[in-house]
Amino acid sequence: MSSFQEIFEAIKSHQTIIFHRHRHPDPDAIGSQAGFSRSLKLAFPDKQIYCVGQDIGDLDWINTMDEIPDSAYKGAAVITTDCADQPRISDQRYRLGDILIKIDHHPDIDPYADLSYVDPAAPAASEIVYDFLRAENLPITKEVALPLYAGIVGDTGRFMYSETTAHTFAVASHLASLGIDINKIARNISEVTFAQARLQNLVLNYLHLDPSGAAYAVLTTDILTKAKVPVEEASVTVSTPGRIKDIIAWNIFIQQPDGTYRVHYRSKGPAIDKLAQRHHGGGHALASGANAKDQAEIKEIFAEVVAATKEYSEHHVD
Ligand SMILES: [Mn+2]
Repeated sequence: MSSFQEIFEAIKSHQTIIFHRHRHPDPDAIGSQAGFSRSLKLAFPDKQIYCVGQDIGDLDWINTMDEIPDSAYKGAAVITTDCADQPRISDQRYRLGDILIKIDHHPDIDPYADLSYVDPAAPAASEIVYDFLRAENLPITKEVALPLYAGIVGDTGRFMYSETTAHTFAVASHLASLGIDINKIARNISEVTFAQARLQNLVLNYLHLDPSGAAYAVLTTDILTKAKVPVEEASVTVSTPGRIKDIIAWNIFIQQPDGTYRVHYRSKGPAIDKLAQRHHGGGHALASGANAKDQAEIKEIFAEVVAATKEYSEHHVD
């Protein structure tokens, strides 16, 4: 792993810096990219600094993307934030630069970069970016604070998930002191459309609970069409089963226009990232994603989650 200092040397020695993040962005993807780039713009007004990526959806209150030609990559340092593996990087031109740098908090299953700083214990890439900016004495203004705070609130589930530490609160406290509207940010992150709220309730009708504490729901194209929720917004249902006391680990399968399924894995205990890797996916120990081609693979995936949940329950009595 590279040090912050090595990465900062690479940043300083390049005139153009281009930030990439993952597809289907969440607040941490956009926030880590935006917070880092805004701070560098303040520190280095003469450098060309861009944020790229497609399909920002309704996250444009955090940042907007730059459209740049391929020629902009000539001699550039390219930095990916929050991107564990290459297929997930949005805008596949990330290889066109002079050097590739990875800043991430997912397990390092695909060490694709020339320089990388990866800390799977960090709750958000945005927290790592904050630590980087502090360590290298880079500016942290209100404009830098907003995206980083949004990223941390998003990835910690509003400071609920297990990777949240006292340090996370210290970071959040500093960011909150810079004049950002923390209520509005929390609202922006947790608000859903009426149709999405209906779907969050509806998903409970399709939830199958195994005696082990594992659960799953399949949201077919038919269900989504009836609920009037676009497929790319259906992931709003993913955290819903977590509120239920008896559920320890769960899958949400969302059917895609091509008939295959995007698979979400969530867990309160048993690690599920290795299970996701068996199905062309990956992620964090307690939150991962994968793909299933058909009903047979759905069955297989859920059987694996049931086995992991049973195994976990046998060793953890609380
Ligand atoms: Mn993240």
